[in-house]
Amino acid sequence: MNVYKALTIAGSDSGGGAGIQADLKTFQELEVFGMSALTAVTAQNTLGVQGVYPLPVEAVVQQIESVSTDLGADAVKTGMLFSAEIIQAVAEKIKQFQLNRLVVDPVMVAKGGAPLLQQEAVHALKTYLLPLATVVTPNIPEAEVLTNRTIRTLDDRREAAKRLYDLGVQHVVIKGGHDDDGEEAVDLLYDGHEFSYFTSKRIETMHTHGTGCTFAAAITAELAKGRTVKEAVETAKAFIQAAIEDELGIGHGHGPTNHWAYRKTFVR
Ligand code: PXL
Repeated sequence: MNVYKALTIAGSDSGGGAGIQADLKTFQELEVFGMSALTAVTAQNTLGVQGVYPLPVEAVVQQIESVSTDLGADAVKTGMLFSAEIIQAVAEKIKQFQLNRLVVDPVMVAKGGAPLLQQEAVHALKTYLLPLATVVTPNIPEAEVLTNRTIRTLDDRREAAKRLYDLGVQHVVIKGGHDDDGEEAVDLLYDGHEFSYFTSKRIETMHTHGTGCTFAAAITAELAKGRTVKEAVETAKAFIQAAIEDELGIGHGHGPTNHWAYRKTFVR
């Protein structure tokens, strides 16, 4: 049996909707064996973030070493990295173990505004991690921080994608979920040559906690199987659309998406 493996380097969301929980559930649904290196523990539910506890850098490094020296990974995803020290150490290990097919989700703040990345770590992210990335998946506010530009129009977004590409990323996906005029959510992919657009119907819901993690995890899983970036983004878009549409409705605030919804679309 050919087993595809993916490693997520990210924070824990006790509420189960985002972070490594979202990543591992998504890997599993897409039939990829999931492994994790925790960077931080958050105490969190659908109402907000009650606590953030970063792990020592050595603990993060050791987890990556343990996985890489035995199991190996066909693709790697990074999520919440929290500090410049963790980012630098993670980048070192990715180089040392020649971990390919790296998806960087530049997580910065939780839905309620709690910081998941220290401000001074943005520079480290751009300098050390983005040049190693196969794909980076910012939403519009994250793309604005990374490029230091305001993004209003689709032209602004294309320009931001070019600037991110110039930092050394191979493929840039700027997600359209935060651009809330129009009936459609349009994600843009730039590969240094051309732009592709992935469009879906916008859904009115407050249950979108962990959408970014889930989308990037689905891309990672598909890359682990050897799919092209374009194919991976297409599957990830269908995966997250199903997960938002088929609402679980749990918790009293911004609820998680439904990680098993995509699988159900294939039930005969
Ligand atoms: O969705 C971004 C994100 C990533 N990682 C962790 C999170 C969140 C959002 O809340 O909690 C651990």
